Amino acid sequence: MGEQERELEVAPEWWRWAAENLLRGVPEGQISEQLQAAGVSSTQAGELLSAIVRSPIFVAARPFARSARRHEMLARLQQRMASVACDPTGIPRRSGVSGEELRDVYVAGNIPVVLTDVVTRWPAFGRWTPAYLSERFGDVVVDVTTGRQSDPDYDMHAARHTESTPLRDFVARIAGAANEETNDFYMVANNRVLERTKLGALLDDVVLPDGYCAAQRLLGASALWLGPAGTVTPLHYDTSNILFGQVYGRKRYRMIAPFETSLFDGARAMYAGRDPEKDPMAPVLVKDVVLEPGDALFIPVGWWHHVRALDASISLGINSFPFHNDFDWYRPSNIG
Ligand SMILES: O=C(O)CCC(=O)C(=O)O
Repeated sequence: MGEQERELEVAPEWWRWAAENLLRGVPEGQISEQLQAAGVSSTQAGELLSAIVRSPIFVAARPFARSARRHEMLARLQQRMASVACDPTGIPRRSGVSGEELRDVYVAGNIPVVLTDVVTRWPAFGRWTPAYLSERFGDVVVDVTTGRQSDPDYDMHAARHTESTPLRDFVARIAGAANEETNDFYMVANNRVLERTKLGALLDDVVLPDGYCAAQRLLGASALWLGPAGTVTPLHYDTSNILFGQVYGRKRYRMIAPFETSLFDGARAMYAGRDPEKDPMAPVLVKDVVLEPGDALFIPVGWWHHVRALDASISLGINSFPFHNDFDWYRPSNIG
């Protein structure tokens, strides 16, 4: 117990409680009333509050608390305004979005959108199927994640679950699971099969509208996702914007805006500690969208997303844009 606390004979938890409420911006009079209701005399309450506000630690903490309160207020305003939309849980579907509009409206505005006429123009659309990949690249040895169901943190521990297999065998495994849903095996982005193997040639089948991509630089900035129905990528966000092309099968996306800052509570790395398929997320607003084959979803940086494959699926995630697209500082671990 500090000297002042001993002199004032007020329990340390009241000091902490009063300091916390002062930092939250609760008026001193209100705090004093509550202290008195708890049996602290009016003189003691007054002395306690003035000792706290004079303390150098409190003086140092106050501007940080004010700044945090301003940001909380702004986040609350954004939540309130988002809920005013006619369809607050939907994501607009658009066609004919130019590179300029993508950048000015959706990237700069940090707004998700489903583009319905981007993937449909790729030579990949209608061509890429699990059978096609197996026929063309069956001998290629690829890295895939397996044994995912035995580990609650399978995605965070992707490296531990990685094994090499000829693509033909992996596709046969997907075909063998045609009548079930499984999350046990999945070729995920960080297996980097496009850079590491001949599968990079698949990018010849991807042609983006002008202004969408940095000089068509796709290799090294694209990720192939291939798996059966039932794969689940847990709720997380990325530190770059992503254009997610759904080439084959359907995927269900649940998306949550970055201003839902409560998701940082309990987050590990970029994974939220919550599961929108199990937890009641309200009042957090969840956008829920099914990507059909041929849809592309623009996932703005910082948006939380949870992804379930509704069918056997092939997707291509692209994070090459004609502007800076690496926001590695935007990580929960950097808050401290
Ligand atoms: O398709 C998936 O399973 C996950 C995609 C994803 O989370 C991403 O591209 O960031």
